[in-house]
Amino acid sequence: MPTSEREHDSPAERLFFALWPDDALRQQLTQCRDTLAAHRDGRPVPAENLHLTLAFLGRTDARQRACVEAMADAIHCPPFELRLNRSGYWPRPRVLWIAPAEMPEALTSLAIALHTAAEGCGLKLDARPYRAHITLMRKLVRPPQDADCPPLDWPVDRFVLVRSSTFPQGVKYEVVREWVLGGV
Ligand code: 2AM
Repeated sequence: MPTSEREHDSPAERLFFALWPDDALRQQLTQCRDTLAAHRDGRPVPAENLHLTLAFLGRTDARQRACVEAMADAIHCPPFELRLNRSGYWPRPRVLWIAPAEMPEALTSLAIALHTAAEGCGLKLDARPYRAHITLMRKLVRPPQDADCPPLDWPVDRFVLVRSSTFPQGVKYEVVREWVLGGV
């Protein structure tokens, strides 16, 4: 059965937890994307879609969504500073990305907590190790040259749950919930 038909049959949504840049950072990321990928063909990630995935849940039904939201409510994570200062290229998916050279402890803990929550709610997550990154460009035909962009500093004070929907024109992301990070 084609995927589109299967999707109509099921009320499940495709969801993921993410860090969501504000408009100013989004603009800096776009500049960085365009600098790194200058003179290269590929599919730039549209500015409004740029994000850092914390945990990709995939198809999630209403019961599982309520469960992960309740688990996320119980997560205590302090706000933290994220420095995006490393870029790279994964040749197989031909993806250009930017990432922190060093993972803040809070980011690692947050990603682990969300993965654990999702698994506790019966979702099966990707078994590959988590690698925090922001995809800037897909299907880049050749690796980027030596171009570099300045480090981007991101004061992270919230995380979000995002719904991903696929349309003929491309993927659309919609933030469906937000959690503000607090001390404790
Ligand atoms: P990507 O940008 O490196 O492709 C929405 O699809 C987000 O979830 C994207 O950031 C994507 O990462 C990530 N993602 C998609 N499928 C995934 C999977 N199976 N495991 C982990 N992350 C995934």
